[in-house]
Amino acid sequence: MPAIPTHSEEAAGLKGLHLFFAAQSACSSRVRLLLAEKGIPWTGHHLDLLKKENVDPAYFAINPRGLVPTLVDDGQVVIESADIMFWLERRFPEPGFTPEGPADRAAMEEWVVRSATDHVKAVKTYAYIRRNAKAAAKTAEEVELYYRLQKDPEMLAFHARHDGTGDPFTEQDLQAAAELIETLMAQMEAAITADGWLAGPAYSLADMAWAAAWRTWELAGYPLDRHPVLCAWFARIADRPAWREIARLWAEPPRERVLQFAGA
Ligand SMILES: N[C@@H](CCC(=O)N[C@@H](CS)C(=O)NCC(=O)O)C(=O)O
Repeated sequence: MPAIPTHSEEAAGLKGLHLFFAAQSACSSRVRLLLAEKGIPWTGHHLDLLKKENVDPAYFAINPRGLVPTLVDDGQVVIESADIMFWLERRFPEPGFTPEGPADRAAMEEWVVRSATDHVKAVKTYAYIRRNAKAAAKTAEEVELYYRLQKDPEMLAFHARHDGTGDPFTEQDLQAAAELIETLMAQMEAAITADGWLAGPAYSLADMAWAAAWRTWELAGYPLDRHPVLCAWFARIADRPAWREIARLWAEPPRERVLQFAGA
């Protein structure tokens, strides 16, 4: 997916690699994990989603859906976590996290794309119902600003479910999200190779893409211990130095807005 045109002078003027992210966002974390694994130096622009720092005209000028993450690479804007991962893998091929063979490569691409496209249905819905609903509630002013800025139908429909402007989430929504999570987990278990990775014999973008979703489910209280194969898979990722940095910021979101991340 190519970079999107931007009307943001702020973004167009940025030099080097910049990531607009939230420390506790699964989509941001999969990109941060890849940056950490590649040892690429980058500048982070932290947005506190609970404080609605993303609901801001300046940020919507950079990302038209107001979502994190957004990558800005020498003034080129890339949105959607899957597209950002593919962009970084092409731009900085070493070390590479793309499987060798065409079948494993195709599987990897499908897992990465699904991590971003199933996100709203499986990760976000479950987390909002179980954990975020109160914390993420908007004031009347924030709701008004959000509906002025947001044009994306999927986001409008999603946020109306928890901000009081639409029908609230129901037990059936929670059930549907849990069923999708179970289906995904069954597919992940079936895909995991003897070497313990999702798309072939080596750790790849596919594993990074789903590790962050796993952490979100864990924090939202999803019963994960019914899936020992996946628990072991995640434990291997959590043991990597790159993940420790993700976990550190997730536990203690930064107070500063702009942060420098050194390469390895
Ligand atoms: N498909 C998008 C989803 C991005 C997304 O939903 N990000 C969440 C955090 S994980 C967010 O920005 N939430 C704020 C909101 O919905 O306003 C991607 O993969 O980048």
